[in-house]
Amino acid sequence: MKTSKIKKTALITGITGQDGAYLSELLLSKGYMVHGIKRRTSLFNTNRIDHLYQDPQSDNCNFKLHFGDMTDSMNLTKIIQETQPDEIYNLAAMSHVKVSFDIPEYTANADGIGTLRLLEAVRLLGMEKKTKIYQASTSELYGMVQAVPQSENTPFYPRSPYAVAKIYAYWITVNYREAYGMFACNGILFNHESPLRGETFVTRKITRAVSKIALGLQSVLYMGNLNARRDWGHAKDYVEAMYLILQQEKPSDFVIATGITTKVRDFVALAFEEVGFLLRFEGEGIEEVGILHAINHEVAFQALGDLSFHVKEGDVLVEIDSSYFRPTEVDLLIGDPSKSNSELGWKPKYNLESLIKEMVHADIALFKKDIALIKSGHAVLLQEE
Ligand code: NDP
Ligand code: GDR
Repeated sequence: MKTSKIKKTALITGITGQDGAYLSELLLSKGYMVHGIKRRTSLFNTNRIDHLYQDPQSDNCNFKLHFGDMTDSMNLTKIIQETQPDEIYNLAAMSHVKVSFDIPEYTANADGIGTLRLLEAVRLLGMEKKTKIYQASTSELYGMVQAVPQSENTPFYPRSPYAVAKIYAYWITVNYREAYGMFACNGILFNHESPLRGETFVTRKITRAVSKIALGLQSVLYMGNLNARRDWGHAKDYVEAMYLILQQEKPSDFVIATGITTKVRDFVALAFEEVGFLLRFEGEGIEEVGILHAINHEVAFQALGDLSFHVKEGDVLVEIDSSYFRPTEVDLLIGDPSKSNSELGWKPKYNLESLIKEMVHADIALFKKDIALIKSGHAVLLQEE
């Protein structure tokens, strides 16, 4: 007898973000019906997921977007009731740590209370036994170093309004699991990046700047704290873990990390190396600069083609701008992924080198297109933040 598989339905908040895009691709490839919540904006904000668009009138449509906002409980309740999801992935957040110092109240509302709104909507709709919930928790919860590597048992000490909002979301997720028996889980994800990463996060800011400097579109990269250390992985690997967390027999919380930490300054140097530029850092504190020490012409030619180089040895390519420092910093993150390795069977496929390679080459391709548009008078050169 033929058994027909019942299609699962997922609802993704934050579907227009980096992780939302990769997770949508993953769930669609597994045959899910995917619903996503996007904010109303004055210009389109769906460029990361435009390739997934399907005609909503079509009978086979398995990807639908709904207008919504984490600050509006009525709207969230209505969408959950209409879509009847088996799984909710709560990825929506004001996710920039530095910006959270400028808009702390909004961050608490969207990132902290927003999670409560989702959990409570599921409960009030009587869907607490049907709907599993994934909460996008973060290594920022660890904040001030208590112990390393950081595991599911390491105490939290948040260091930003973002992390404080996310700690509320973490504990309210645990509380709804314990109080109402909901399948609600935290993925405590360490930093993960990709060519789809927002332009103001440090890795993407670096790979964009490296590409622009190499192509003669920018002269200097202005940086904040070069000494912070992060455990960087690839978003494509990390969305696999989100999915696996909701497929377990019992709900639980998991650290997702590579277990390797790298200084921001080393990420900068590795990204420049990808285009054949070898840097030397000199000076101290905010006087420190990154100087072009040598060019590996063969690598540079491979990366950039026959475009003439706009830099020479001795040029200052990196400078410090103290406005990028944070009032309180998280100095060291290094995750212990033992639990996710053994219980989820999760292992990342990318390493730092392959991540940087993919990001730098994607940005070079992007800016080569821009150069063509600028030359033909169809675009102007915008200065980076
Ligand atoms: P992004 O910043 O790329 O995406 C955030 C998403 O949330 C966007 O779709 C954004 O919409 C949406 N959003 C923001 N505010 C609201 C709101 N009030 N209502 C509805 N939607 C909103 O983040 P990532 O994809 O990198 O991260 C996904 C989640 O994982 C976030 O919660 C983040 O805090 C968390 N996280 C991320 C890590 C990382 O390294 N990337 C590590 C650990 C946790 P719009 O496109 O309109 O701005
Ligand atoms: P983070 O990521 O704060 O870890 O939060 P980000 O890339 O913004 O910063 C990483 C580290 O780099 C230092 N830094 C700079 N950062 C930025 N953005 N711009 C700079 O010019 C710069 N110079 C140095 C920072 O001080 C910091 O130490 C990210 C977000 O995705 C969160 O949503 C997520 O929860 C965590 O990762 C895990």
